[in-house]
Amino acid sequence: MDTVAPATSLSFNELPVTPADTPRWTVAAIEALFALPFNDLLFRAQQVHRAHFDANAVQLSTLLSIKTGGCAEDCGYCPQAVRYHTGVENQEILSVDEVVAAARAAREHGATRFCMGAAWRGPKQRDLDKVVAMVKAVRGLGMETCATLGMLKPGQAGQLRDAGLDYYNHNIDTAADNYKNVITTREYGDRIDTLEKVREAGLHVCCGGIVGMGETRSARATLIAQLANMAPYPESVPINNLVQVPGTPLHGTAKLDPLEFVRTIACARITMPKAMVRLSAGRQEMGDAIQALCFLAGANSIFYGEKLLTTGNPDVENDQALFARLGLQPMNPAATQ
Ligand code: SAM
Ligand code: DTB
Ligand code: SF4
Repeated sequence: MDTVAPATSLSFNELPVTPADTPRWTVAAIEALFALPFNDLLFRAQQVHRAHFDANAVQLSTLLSIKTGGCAEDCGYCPQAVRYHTGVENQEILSVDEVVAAARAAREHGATRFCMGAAWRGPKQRDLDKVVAMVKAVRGLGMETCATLGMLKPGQAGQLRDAGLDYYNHNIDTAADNYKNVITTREYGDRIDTLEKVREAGLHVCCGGIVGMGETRSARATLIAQLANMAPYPESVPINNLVQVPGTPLHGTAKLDPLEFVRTIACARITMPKAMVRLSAGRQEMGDAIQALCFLAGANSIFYGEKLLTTGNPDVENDQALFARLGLQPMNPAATQ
């Protein structure tokens, strides 16, 4: 791994870039980015952003929970874990027709990608067969497809690829050494195993994490380093701000300073210059001004539609009004390939 000098001593043109255009980042270098004056950090992030993307285009994905609640895992943030009493109503897997109707509506509102999420530790083969049919049907509408189904067994990523899946979302969620504070029913290494299967199958990787879980800034820098040092780094990097749901262990955690969330976005953009950085969960609680700063910091994709999986997200009308106020345009899918 290259050793990167503290960012304060580097100009933008001196940022380390490997031949594969994959910078290798130390935690110390990312901590130095976090420590920059806010304006310097955002300026640098915006420079990186403009070197690779149209700064005024934002990709729109709509999420649908295709199987809700009743999950056996103990992720401390998640309202769908059966062991926490959060009021989320369990729902068995949806039919292909229900999924197609939701995808069609999302397409009509302007979403170009449809992401299907399931509250599973991982899919059983009979579940995967149903998801395969959903992916084929959504692809048939001309939309990009994404699925997030938990851990995959050998062969399952290939079945999804053959069905026409474009992206698989599987977050590392938090830094490896913070993992056991948040989830005990699986290990960080299990996530990496699935990510390797996804990559080997030739699917695009969507992998990010959650902040605002009471972690230190150093843990946030470590999360970003672990994403940025994947070789190659993920094509899509969702940065979620914890949505605190009553009944989950992380409900009541001290809220993250919103400007620290913006800094996290900027660090993701600088360290993963060509990735789509997704401003994910937490937008509803954030307000327009912080979202505007996130776009300035290099976020260029969002979840679009009034619901995430089980919690709220800004209404389509609100997002359309925000885009108009900021002069943002929905991104053409061809620009993300
Ligand atoms: N069960 C599968 C899994 O865990 O991989 C897929 C669905 S799971 C709900 C997808 C992602 O949602 C998690 O990895 C986590 O990053 C995010 N998530 C879940 N609950 C959240 C919350 N309350 N706030 C922010 N992000 C959350
Ligand atoms: C991701 O990183 N965030 C999305 C998506 N990938 C699947 C999920 C956010 C879930 C927020 C809590 C909920 O709505 O249940
Ligand atoms: Fe289950 Fe995924 Fe929620 Fe964890 S994040 S409890 S695996 S649905």
